Amino acid sequence: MYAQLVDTGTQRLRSTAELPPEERAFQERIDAGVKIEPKDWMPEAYRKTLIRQISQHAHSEIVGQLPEGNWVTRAPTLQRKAILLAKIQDEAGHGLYLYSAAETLGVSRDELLEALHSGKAKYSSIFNYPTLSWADMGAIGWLVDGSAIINQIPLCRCSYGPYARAMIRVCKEESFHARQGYDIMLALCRGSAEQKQMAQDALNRWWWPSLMMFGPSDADSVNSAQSAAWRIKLFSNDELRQRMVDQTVPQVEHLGLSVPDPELRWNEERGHYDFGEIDWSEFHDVLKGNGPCNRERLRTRVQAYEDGRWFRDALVAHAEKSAAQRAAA
Ligand code: FAQ
Repeated sequence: MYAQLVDTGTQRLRSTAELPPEERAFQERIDAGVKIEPKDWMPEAYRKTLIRQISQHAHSEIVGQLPEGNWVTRAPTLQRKAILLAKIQDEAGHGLYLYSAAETLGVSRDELLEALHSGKAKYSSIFNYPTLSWADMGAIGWLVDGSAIINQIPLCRCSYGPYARAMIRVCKEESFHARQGYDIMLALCRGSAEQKQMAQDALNRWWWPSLMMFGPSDADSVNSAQSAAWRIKLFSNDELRQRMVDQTVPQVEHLGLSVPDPELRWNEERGHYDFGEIDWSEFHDVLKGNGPCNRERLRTRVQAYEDGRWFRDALVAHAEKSAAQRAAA
């Protein structure tokens, strides 16, 4: 088994035998499938890698509420509205579990939010696309939450205990989200020709960005070697992306829709679908802050944080007053 050189933060690996004793013992625990807990000794780079990934994940859940939030007031029925609200509320909960998991690594919530609000921290590229029609609520639940599940089921078995445990509940909730999304698509595809066209249009716009969610191709994934050695990543970006395509194409067929990829075809020999090249320039543009909605998303989050300041201040004042009263009693 190989572990990453602590000072690189990227791909340079050395064999377990070359590691100093503390790191070797750490790697052996990981290799034996032992979960690492917050008070256990860990290499600094392991801690930083986890803070990076878990906080990006938390930010994604929080920013990820915005595209769907856009449709709460325009949901077509009371039932659809209640379901959408419940889903968006779940995403807020996921953000909270994940911020809490990150905090166990010695970083504060304020530091994490400051990194998001100043544009330093990343969140998933997918949430920088606009939601133009009701069918986008279907496409997001089905494709975006669907991709999130494929990525997150392995995280339930990752090496860091608090992250792995948080993921169990998150995945259960994501599975409800994916089903509600597919149910919206199904209703539209069984409706009028216009409704079916709306579903196809949403699929056309969300298909490629959903494939991008899994991150750069393995050859360009700078963090993968290290994260795999530490069992933070159990499958590569490309393996999970392939899983998403294989799982989703039959669902597209069941809807009577078509995947917007002329190169998509079943490869008998590989036992997988072949698919076209992702437009990585679009992915990198979105990561640089130039996606269709990057600026709007960040502005909305910062505004929400500022608007909530009085409430946070009131909570602190109340807690201090209660503590003073308890001390005086
Ligand atoms: N967007 O070396 P890798 C959801 C960055 S939750 C933006 O392969 P890594 C639920 C990456 O950070 C969706 N940036 O990186 C929901 C790195 O930059 P850095 C979020 C991306 O970490 C549904 C650089 O590229 N899920 O959808 C993206 O080993 C509906 C090189 O990449 C998670 O966060 C991207 N798509 O692998 C909520 C899951 N991809 O940090 C609301 C946990 C890559 O070095 C509504 N995260 N980058 O500056 C992971 O599994 C991993 O972090 C990956 C990336 C697989 C995303």
